[in-house]
Amino acid sequence: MDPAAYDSGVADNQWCPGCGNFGILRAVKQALAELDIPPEKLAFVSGIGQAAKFPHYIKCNYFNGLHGRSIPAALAIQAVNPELVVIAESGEGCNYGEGGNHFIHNIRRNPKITHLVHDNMIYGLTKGQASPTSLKGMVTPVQVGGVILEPFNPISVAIALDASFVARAYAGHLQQTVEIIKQAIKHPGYALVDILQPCPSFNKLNTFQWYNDHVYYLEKEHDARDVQQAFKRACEAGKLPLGVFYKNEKPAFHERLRVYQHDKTPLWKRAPHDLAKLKALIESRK
Ligand SMILES: Cc1ncc(C[n+]2csc(CCOP(=O)(O)OP(=O)(O)O)c2C)c(N)n1
Ligand code: SF4
Repeated sequence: MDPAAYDSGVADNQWCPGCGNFGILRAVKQALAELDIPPEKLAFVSGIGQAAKFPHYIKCNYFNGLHGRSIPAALAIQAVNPELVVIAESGEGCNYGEGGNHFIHNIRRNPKITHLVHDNMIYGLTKGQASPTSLKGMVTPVQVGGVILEPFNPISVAIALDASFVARAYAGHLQQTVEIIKQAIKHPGYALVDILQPCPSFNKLNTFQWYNDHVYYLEKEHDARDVQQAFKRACEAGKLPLGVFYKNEKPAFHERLRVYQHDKTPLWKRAPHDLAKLKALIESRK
């Protein structure tokens, strides 16, 4: 398909000029086009933030919910309609901060959801406070003496929880990001892609130049099936490795649900047999 097939027609884009979000939008459209996924088969779910505006700029079905709550909505959509390609997309504040609990427990469920996290190491929408991944020492209008906390490492946390696909990409590298996103979408279970994304308006530390100097790709020989190697690479100090750190295959959430054991028909397509019973129950409680 042509990437232009995913243009939403929304002319009023709210992102700042030069924002890394544009590179991610381009990469996602190209990945979807190369995988030939029609817009009507797509369900994007996001929370609140600059990155969470993503579904407004792409032709798809979408649900734009509460801050930190994209994952539970994505899980429900995927469970009632496993035929859709479900993509949860928001910033790292939304996913690892406010939505941190969902991030952790969703990994235990392993739904077939692609989770694209725009990681700009700052709260962009609210104008530049420290986020869970902000580096120590970063000065912000709130952290005036510099960030004193250790940054959250989503890659090592996801691997430690045995997530079934864990990757890191960089918004400044289009083609490599397209390839990683394609692998994530094709993965049969939960797939996390933490995408490093410069925020030129509020993050003056982690600029395109900073990332260009601080990223490199995992070697071709890296064995993504080896959990100990993957964890070791995720914990590396200094430069940030990019690529697929870890993957394994285990049943997805919907495959383990009893309602799909003997009948693969998506729940939403099934006749609502119990509506009369439900109505009677409601009436009986009045
Ligand atoms: C429960 C709740 N807490 C805080 C906020 C305020 N808030 C809105 S967006 C945001 C930060 C967004 O940062 P991030 O998720 O990293 O996305 P970005 O804007 O950087 O893309 C915050 C704190 C909110 N809307 N809801
Ligand atoms: S505030 Fe930062 S993340 Fe948000 S659109 Fe502007 S440059 Fe991008």
